[in-house]
Amino acid sequence: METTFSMVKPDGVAKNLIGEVIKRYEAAGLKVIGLKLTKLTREKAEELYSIHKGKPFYDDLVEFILSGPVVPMVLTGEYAIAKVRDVMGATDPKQAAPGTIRGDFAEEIGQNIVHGADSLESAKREIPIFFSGDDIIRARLNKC
Ligand code: DAT
Ligand code: MG
Repeated sequence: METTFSMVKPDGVAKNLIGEVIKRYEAAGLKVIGLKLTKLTREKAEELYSIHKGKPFYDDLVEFILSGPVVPMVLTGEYAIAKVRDVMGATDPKQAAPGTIRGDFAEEIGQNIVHGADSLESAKREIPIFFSGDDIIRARLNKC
């Protein structure tokens, strides 16, 4: 069993895709154990994307994630990290296969509907940015 992090980005929320994203994760056998609708602070946005600091797209990425509400979530299941990445599709929607969230609903790389942790290390770093006060999630993460 793995625990991972995903988030519907502002474009996904604006396009009424919150339910669609969750439906696809659940259909893939994943269980939602943490979920909320929230708006990031600049501080948290910069923390989430700290690994991209200095890249040419970093400023746009931070502005975009601050442009509206987001839906962060914690998911568990077998191979949860890889499953989330598979359900999301490739980073660039132009490369994303049909049947993936990004392949079906996104048009450009800067607005690609969902975020998903790329490793257990990333999940462990990203989840507390959003769910630090949740004891159940914290206990689950400590077991990973
Ligand atoms: P992913 O979201 O698939 O994990 P990533 O971690 O490499 O991809 O990048 C984080 C986000 O940054 C990505 O979802 C969209 C944006 N991004 C990545 N590469 C980009 C690029 N070349 N131009 C514009 N935005 C980019
Ligand atoms: Mg990433």
